[in-house]
Amino acid sequence: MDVANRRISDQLHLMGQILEILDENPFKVRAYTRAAELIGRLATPVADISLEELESIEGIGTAIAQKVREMVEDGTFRELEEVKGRVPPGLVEMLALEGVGPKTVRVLWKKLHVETIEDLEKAARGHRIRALKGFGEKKEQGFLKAIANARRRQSDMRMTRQEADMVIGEVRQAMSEGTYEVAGSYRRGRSTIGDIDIVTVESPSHLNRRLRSIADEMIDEGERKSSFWCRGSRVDVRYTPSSTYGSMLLYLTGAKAFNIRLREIALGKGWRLNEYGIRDLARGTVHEFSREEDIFAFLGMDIIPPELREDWGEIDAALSHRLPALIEGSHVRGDLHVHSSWSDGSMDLEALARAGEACGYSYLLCTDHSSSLGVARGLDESALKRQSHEIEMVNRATSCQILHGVEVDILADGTTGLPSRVLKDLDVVVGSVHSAFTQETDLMTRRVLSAIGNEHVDIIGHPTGRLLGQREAYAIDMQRVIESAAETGTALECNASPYRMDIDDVHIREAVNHGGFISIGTDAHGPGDLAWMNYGVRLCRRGWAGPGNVINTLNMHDLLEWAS
Ligand code: DGT
Ligand code: CA
Ligand code: CA
Ligand code: ZN
Repeated sequence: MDVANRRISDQLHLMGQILEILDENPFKVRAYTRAAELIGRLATPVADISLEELESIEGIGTAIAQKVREMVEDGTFRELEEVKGRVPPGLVEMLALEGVGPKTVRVLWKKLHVETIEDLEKAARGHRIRALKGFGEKKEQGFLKAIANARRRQSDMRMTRQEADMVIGEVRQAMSEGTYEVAGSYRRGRSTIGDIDIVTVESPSHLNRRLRSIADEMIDEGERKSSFWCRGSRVDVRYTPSSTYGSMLLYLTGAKAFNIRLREIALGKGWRLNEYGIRDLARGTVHEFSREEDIFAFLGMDIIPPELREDWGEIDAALSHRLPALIEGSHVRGDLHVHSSWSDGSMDLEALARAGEACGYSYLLCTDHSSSLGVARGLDESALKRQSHEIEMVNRATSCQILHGVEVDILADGTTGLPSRVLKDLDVVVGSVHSAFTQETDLMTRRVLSAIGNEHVDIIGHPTGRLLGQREAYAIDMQRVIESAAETGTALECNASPYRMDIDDVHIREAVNHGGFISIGTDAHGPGDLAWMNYGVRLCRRGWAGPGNVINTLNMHDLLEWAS
């Protein structure tokens, strides 16, 4: 679509919407909306069409044709500016929210005096919207979600993997099975995602039409690529014939630094590599690749898993056939950080065991909070005793065994929130920092080192304490933590909650290099959260971790042995 036409179409559309907010003549509203659609579909730039030709298009009358000319020359038209002046400017901004049209805006404006997005947010939070006729609680929630999406779109905040999965779930509805792959940072398993990149062999004209139906807004629509907003996130789609699908997938998976290094390697052999294939510069022949694997073979290297493609040494390793064997989801025998309804989780112990069974696990480590900080309904010594009895009962009836652990607070002075007397009877103990986050680096580091040195603490939970998009990691010297944990054989957690992803790839890599152990825990508080294991596994792969580095691959007997 022509960009200038698009802008003109948008302005005509806006004119119709503002007239509707003002409750003007519905025929006039329809005339603008119709004209907007027609101009939006024109292949020829409007600037190249004469006034007479414009007027002759069915659905564009003399009046609107004049306004189109005005827009071509001035970028706007007088009547639009005039009606804009008759409504608070915030109303036009509200129209950009998903699920908010002129009728809604009018009602909110007239009945609740909502004039800005902030007003709308306040009204929704104050439950004032559900009182309106035809507006339920669901609509109220919808507004809040649309506002959050719009803000995310404006800021350059990266998505959590869970948010990315939601966007992809939506896009999937427009795509046909087996015709596409999600590439980019998502495919590389990164802890956060900037935008979603998709490679597809579908026909652009067909798919673009379907994408329009799921998009909040199209950014760009073409034969080679399209971009759009979906649930507040940007999605880029690249079209390719199946004969060059492998090259396009490789290119779009990146990372950029990896692509550049790989291109240099190819160039060293006299080949130019790009997203369409490999050209032999001496002979002038071009090789096309429908499969990514064949490109690696052509270059004489092993297939590099997407998670490793960062130019962190994987290219040399693949050339010399020394790539590490990475951990896989199927190696994982259990989750090592799960909360039950004994503290702030939603599952009782039986539900926990069943959820573990459904994942095919042989064990789940139940790690409810200790009571030391008086938060999140923590457990004290006697509660833990009672919990232990109940675990024994539940374990009789299920194939997935619940291991009795705790997530004990590492207090500001480095001692644990429960005494050794209590910790020594538990199967596996996770120690985490949940307070005094502002300690300076050395104090915080020594605090965590004391926990690592504590013979009863087996795992350090979410070691940097970051909450993605909300709280930075606390000041801590991770190098010292990693070295000390490797020396004592204490595992560092790879917390797979999409809100944490802590520790991240670089620290996992460092821990693996030091021969340290990693423990993956989802920090699940509900049954659906156990699925986050996959995020943790991918993060561990990014850190070059093999099954031997990750204690979740141990069978129950060996795990208990390891912890004792
Ligand atoms: P993100 O979206 O920030 O989480 O990270 P990516 O890696 O998905 O980056 P994105 O979406 O900007 O680009 C997708 C892929 O396209 C990227 O991984 C590699 C490739 N790419 C993008 N820009 C360039 C470039 O300038 N040169 C090369 N060689 N490749 C690029
Ligand atoms: Ca991306
Ligand atoms: Ca992109
Ligand atoms: Zn915690």
